[in-house]
Amino acid sequence: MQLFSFNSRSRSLRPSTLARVAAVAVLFGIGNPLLNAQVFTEIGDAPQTGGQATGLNQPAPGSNTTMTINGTLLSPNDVDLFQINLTNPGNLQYSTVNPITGSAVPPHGPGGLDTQLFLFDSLFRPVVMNDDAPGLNVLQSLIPGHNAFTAALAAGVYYIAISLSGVDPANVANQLLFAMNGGNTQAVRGPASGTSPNTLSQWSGSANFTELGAYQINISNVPDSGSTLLLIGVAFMGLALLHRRVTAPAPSRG
Ligand SMILES: [Ca+2]
Ligand SMILES: [Ca+2]
Ligand SMILES: [Ca+2]
Repeated sequence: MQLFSFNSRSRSLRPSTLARVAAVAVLFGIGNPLLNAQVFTEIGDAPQTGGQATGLNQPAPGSNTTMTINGTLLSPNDVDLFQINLTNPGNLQYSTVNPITGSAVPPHGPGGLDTQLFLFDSLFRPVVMNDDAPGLNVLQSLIPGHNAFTAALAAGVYYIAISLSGVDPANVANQLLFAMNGGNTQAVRGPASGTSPNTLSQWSGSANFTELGAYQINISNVPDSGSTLLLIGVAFMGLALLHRRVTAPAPSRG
C-alpha cells in the first residue's frame, strides 16, 4: 500500500490521495467497518445452551473493525448462543440495531425483530443484557461499551446470546438469571440477586407474538473518552504534518 509518492521534479514528499483519505477517515471514524469485519454466519441452528464456536476475536482497539454475526430465529422460541474471544471486554458494544434485524418485512413483525441480547462469561454466568436499545425507541437491542457490568471483565471466552423478547435465560431451578429492573425494557440489566446456581441451564417463557427471520449482531470496539481524544489528537497531528509537507516549498538544489 503506497501512502506517499516521491515527486522527482519537486523532490518533495507528497502524501498520496490514499493517505489523505485514511487520515480523514481516522479523524472522523468513517472507515467502512464491513471492509475489515470478521463475519460469522450461523451454521444450521446455533444451540441455546452450549454455544456455537465462532472463531471471532475482538478487533484491535481503534481498528474500526467489527465482529458480525448473521443468523436466523427459526421460531419465536429459538435462541442462538455464540462463543466470542475477547481481549478487552469492557470496550465492546453489542447491537442488533441494524437494517437486517430492524426490517419489518415478514416473517419479521412490525418494527422488525423484537430481540434481546445477553452476555455470559465462560462459565455461562450472566454478565449483562438489554431488550430494547436505551433511548432509541426501537425493538432491537444494544449493550453499550463501558457499562458498569463489563468494565472490570478479564480477557477470555464469552458467549453472546440472542432471543426474542419474553424468552429469558434461567438456571436449572428455572430462576431467571438477570434482574428485571422493574420491567423497564430499555434498561441495561445485570445479574439477578439470589439465584442459585448462577448459571445458564435453560430458557424460560416464550415470545407472545409471532415473528421470526434474519438478524445481525454487530460487536464493535468503543474507545473510552480518553482514547477517543488521543485518537483525534493523533489524527489532527497527522493532518497538520501532511499539510506542512504539501505546502512546504521544494528544497533548492543549491
Ligand atoms: Ca437460529
Ligand atoms: Ca437456536
Ligand atoms: Ca427488544
